[in-house]
Amino acid sequence: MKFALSLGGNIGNVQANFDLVAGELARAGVKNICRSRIYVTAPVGCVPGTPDFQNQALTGECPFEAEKLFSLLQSLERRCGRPEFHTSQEARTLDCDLILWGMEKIDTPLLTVPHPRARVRQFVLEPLAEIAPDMCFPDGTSVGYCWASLQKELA
Ligand code: PH2
Ligand code: MG
Ligand code: MG
Repeated sequence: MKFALSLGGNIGNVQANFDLVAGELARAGVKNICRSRIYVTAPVGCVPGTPDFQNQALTGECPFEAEKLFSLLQSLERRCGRPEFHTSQEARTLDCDLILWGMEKIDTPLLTVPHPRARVRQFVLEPLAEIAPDMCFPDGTSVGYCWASLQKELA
């Protein structure tokens, strides 16, 4: 299945952590890994004084199911020093969010895909539109279209 991730971080060696994710996904059998450039982005919804983020989109073809990808991503967050229990406002060494899993909807206690806030977040859509403008949300709207719409809203 083709999938899209949004990677983020704002403490420590974020770039090295992004490289670790790409390397470990390849080692696990993910094919055709494609990565956007790294975007430096202002924190959204974080406490005042939170450092800027680095964000990158990554796409690939996954040979195993979404739950296994999710648990691999969680283990990589732990390995990069992110505590198991955290809030969405805290600074982090690595955050790996599964944004799209083909055009499927996943709604389990662990996993909600597409990521519920993906379409309103510039730091998710802009990097993903760079590498995968034709990937689509389950309702058929493309990433490129969503990014163009968000840009109009932000203007
Ligand atoms: N992630 C968040 C909250 N705010 N802001 C930016 N710029 N980049 C992020 O990755 C980010 C955020 C929750 O995961
Ligand atoms: Mg996140
Ligand atoms: Mg996350």
